[in-house]
Amino acid sequence: MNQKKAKILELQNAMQQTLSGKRFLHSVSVAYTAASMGMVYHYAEIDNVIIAGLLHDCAKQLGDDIILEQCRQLTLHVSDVEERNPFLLHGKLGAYLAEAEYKITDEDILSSIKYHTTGRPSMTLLEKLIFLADYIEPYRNQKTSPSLDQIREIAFRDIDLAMCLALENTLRYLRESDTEIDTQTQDTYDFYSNLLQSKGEHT
Ligand code: DGI
Ligand code: FE
Ligand code: FE
Repeated sequence: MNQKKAKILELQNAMQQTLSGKRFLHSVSVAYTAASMGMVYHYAEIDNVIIAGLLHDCAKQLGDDIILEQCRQLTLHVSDVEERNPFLLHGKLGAYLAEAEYKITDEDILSSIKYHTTGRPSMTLLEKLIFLADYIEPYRNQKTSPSLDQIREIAFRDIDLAMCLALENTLRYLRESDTEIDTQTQDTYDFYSNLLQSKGEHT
């Protein structure tokens, strides 16, 4: 077995120990959903997709209070919105842990973990694969997204349109549930919405 495959098995075992059963299955599911999308978009580094998927929620198990405390201790930047909604920090802390604890050095893997909740403008293909797989993986339910089945299908043929629709649904859900919106989530939506308009694909 090559080194990357050995690393994947090691990380899968580590996540099984660290995460709840439900979150572990979600993470495996994100890994292989992202890999399936990766094949459609001819992404060459499939091992990196699996690694990012397995690790993307590695910090979430810690819970809000510890996530916030650890970010402060590590002097990671915490915005006012993140301070009020510490769950938004699990990607940032997750990227830190991926590097420090799980010895991941690839910058693209680390940023796909860091930005998996809010996204960011102009995302790399790997970042989009993880963001969308997190949204559409088979165990994800329809609660936040009435058009999940439609986005599942679109994710495999027009990745930027799927980004736009997923973010649009998330923003609508946050507005309807009166939940604070991070400017990063809005900025990501604006970016993909503008991109589609410039390509002539209005949503
Ligand atoms: O960790 P997961 O549940 O697998 O997935 P995730 O990290 O993508 O988190 C999804 C949740 O994040 C979803 O309920 C919407 C929420 N979210 C995304 N952007 C924002 C946000 N929540 C707030 N408060 N503000 C945001 O801008
Ligand atoms: Fe997450
Ligand atoms: Fe997730």
